[in-house]
Parts: sequence; C-alpha cells; structure tokens
Amino acid sequence: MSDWKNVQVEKGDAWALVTFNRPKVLNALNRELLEELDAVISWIEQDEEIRVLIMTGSGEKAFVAGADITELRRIPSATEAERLAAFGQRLFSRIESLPIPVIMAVNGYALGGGCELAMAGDIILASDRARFGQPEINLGVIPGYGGTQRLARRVGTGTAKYLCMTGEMIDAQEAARLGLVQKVVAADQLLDEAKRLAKQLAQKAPIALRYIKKAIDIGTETDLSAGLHLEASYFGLTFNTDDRAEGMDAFLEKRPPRFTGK
Ligand code: CO8
Repeated sequence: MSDWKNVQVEKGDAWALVTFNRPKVLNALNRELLEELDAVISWIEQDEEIRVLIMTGSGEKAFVAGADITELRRIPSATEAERLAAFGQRLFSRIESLPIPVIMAVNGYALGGGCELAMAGDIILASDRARFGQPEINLGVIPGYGGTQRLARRVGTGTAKYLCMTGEMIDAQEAARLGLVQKVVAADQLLDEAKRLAKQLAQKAPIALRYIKKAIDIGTETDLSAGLHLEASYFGLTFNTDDRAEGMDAFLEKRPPRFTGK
C-alpha cells in the first residue's frame, strides 16, 4: 500500500509492517531509503489506528547489512559524514520515541546501521538465521547511527567495546544470551510470531503501554530516585484513563478487558 521505492508498508489489524526493500544489496541503508523511512514514520505518527509497528528486511538473507558502503565511500568530507550520521541518528531516535511499541523482526544480517536500527526498536525478535554485529571498525570508521551508545546501554560497556572493537558477528542465540534479542524463533515463523506479538500488544491499554515505554526509556537515562519519581507520576496519570477503570472492572467481573485507548 505504499508509493515508496525502498520501503514497503503494509497495514494490518491495528499494526503496520515496514519492510526494507533493497534485497540486492542486503537492504543497505542509502540516503534515499532513510528519507523514505522518515516519511513513513511521519505517516505512522498521524495514523491513530496503528497501535504497533513491526519492521523487517526483504529477502532471506538480511534485515539490513548496514549503511550503503558504496554511498559512504563517496562522501566528500568529514562535515558531510557528520551531517549524514546526525540525520540517521535523528531518524532512529524518532523511531525509538514513537508512542507505540516497535517490534524489530530481524530476519538475517543486522550489521552496522542495521544493528543500530534494530536497537531503536523496543523488542527485537530474531530468526535463528539472524546475525548481529558492528563491523564499522573493519572499514576504518566507527558506528555512526547510535551503535556505541545503544549497544552499550543494552549489553553493557565491556561487551559493546568487544563487539565494536573486534567487528565480530554474533548469532541470534548469543545475542539473546546478551539481552540484545528478546526472543529467537525459526526463520519461517518470524513474521507470524511478530504479528502474533503485535496483536497481543494491540489489545493492551495504549496509554499504559506508552507510559511503560517512556518510564523505561527516560528513567534509565537518569538516576534511580528521578526514575522512581517519574514512574509514580506516570502511574498516577494512568488513573485518569477509562482503560484503568475498564481493566480493573474486567478483573473483578471475571471477563477480558476491552481497552479503547482513552
Ligand atoms: N553496503 C552496500 N552494499 C552491500 C552492503 C552494504 N553495507 N552489504 C552487502 N552489500 C552488497 C554486496 O556488495 C553484494 O553486492 P554485489 O552482488 O553487487 O556484489 C550484495 O550486497 C550481496 O552481498 P555479499 O555478496 O557480500 O553477500 P555475502 O553473503 O557474501 O556476505 C555480508 C554478506 C557478510 C553481510 C557482507 O555483505 C558484508 O560484510 N556486508 C557489509 C557489512 C558491513 O560492513 N556493514 C557496515 C556498514 S558501515 C555502517 O553501517 C555505518 C553506519 C553509520 C553510518 C553513519 C553515516 C555516515
């Protein structure tokens, strides 16, 4: 249902599926794809029917094999490289701060910018064929779309330094052991599992989901007492919602809740 060249978008029952679509180059991120993705995010932001976003890669081999190295090679100056890194970082931060859950269904290589893009999601599901890594060091550069920062926050500084300094790839099981991946599934089950999880999340109270996301994302960037203060304040805000009354009434009446997002 999209007019985009490098990104396909499908809308399902309360979820949207974005597929990176440059399979000949393992879905490498060129500027055009990033600009399209930026437009897709704006479109998703204004569609209130979409309660969960799923992202995946086209083809059997890759989620995203990184920034497009052919394009990187042609960047004329340090200033231009910094500008492109900042553009990608802003886009990934927009994805990270969407008010809905974002599931990254990693179907193959998630390297460099691909690993960085996966980490901008809330939950990473991986196929048993997925491979993760930050191989920029092998090109004589460093991660530029948030890899040094988000990887360190997800797996700790020692492991992040090991992966960024060696450029080694890890498989899905190892990524799960490190906490980078939340669940590993058979390759042919990945999209079904992502949609099943999306449906499960779409049935939860959307405002409470949004506050969970904000409390964890903002709270872990601050000290414990400020984070706890934030949690108490968001907890209070959920009490202004219809869904809070519905959730508690449904429990007491021994029936499933029907949340409306109000
Ligand atoms: N960019 C451009 N083309 C790519 C990329 C890429 N990142 N990855 C793969 N391709 C192309 C290959 O060149 C090849 O093209 P062709 O068929 O024309 O030869 C095609 O995709 C298939 O790839 P391979 O033949 O290499 O497939 P293999 O199965 O042999 O290997 C690998 C798969 C291991 C994934 C291998 O392709 C590879 O190592 N790719 C590069 C991985 C990488 O280094 N990624 C990091 C890139 S740098 C980065 O992401 C920085 C992000 C921050 C940027 C900040 C902005 C400035």
